[in-house]
Amino acid sequence: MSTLFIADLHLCPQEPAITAGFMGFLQRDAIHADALYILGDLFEAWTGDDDPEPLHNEIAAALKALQQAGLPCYFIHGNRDFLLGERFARASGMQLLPEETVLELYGRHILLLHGDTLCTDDQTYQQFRRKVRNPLIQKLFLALPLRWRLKIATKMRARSQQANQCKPEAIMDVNPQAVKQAMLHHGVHWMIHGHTHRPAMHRLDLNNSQAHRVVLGAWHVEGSMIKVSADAVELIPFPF
Ligand code: OKV
Ligand code: MN
Repeated sequence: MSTLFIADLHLCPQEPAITAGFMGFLQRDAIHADALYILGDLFEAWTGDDDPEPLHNEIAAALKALQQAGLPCYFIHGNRDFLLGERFARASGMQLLPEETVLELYGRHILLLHGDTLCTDDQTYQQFRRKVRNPLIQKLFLALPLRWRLKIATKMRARSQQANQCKPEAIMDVNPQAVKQAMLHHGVHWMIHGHTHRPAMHRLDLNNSQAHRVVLGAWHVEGSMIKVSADAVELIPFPF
């Protein structure tokens, strides 16, 4: 009896080893779990469910097979794959969840989120986020021909990579006040997120009681999962 959490795989056709690592994880680990939660950035980029990229079909098929084997799978959007929509959800059998979701699991109340909204010190990013998360702007973007969307997305990623090289490390991490505010707002003592690529188990004080923030690692050279059971919450790195 355990539930698994992953995030920040950043799957893309250029990194087949990560895809292989994910397939291995599904067959070896996820298949035995009660449920699988993917907390965003499953994909490095997403420009619309109509993108015929074969990798997308491959991942949808693998997740669908798991769902048909009885594993419920849930997805929260990341800052990269936030345009992933109902069509991919149907194909993969994943259920899309709101960006902040409270889960009651084996007696613990756990706030699940991608984690980018906690990085409030990075104002440039938060400004970018407000624009691309605007439903009207998304509708206009999705109305463009796929080829234009792909071209725009490639340009935006190149620009962002340049900008991030100049950002100090500290503003790329979560803001401690934002963390507490979110936990108090949802009345939880547990939080699981990804995004920062700083895997760790943090303890913090919340109104004089102990709270926990567990951060998933990105899948660069190894995988990262959180396993929640009745007895424990474990952050587990594993080789591909
Ligand atoms: C995702 C990020 C690229 C960060 C564009 C409206 C707009 C959506 C989009 C295009 C880009 C996602 C969808 C991508 C995340 C980047 C660069 C930086 C920091 C528009 C709605 F503005 F053009 F109208 N996009 N893609 N970045 O390539 O996956 O998160 S993406
Ligand atoms: Mn992210």
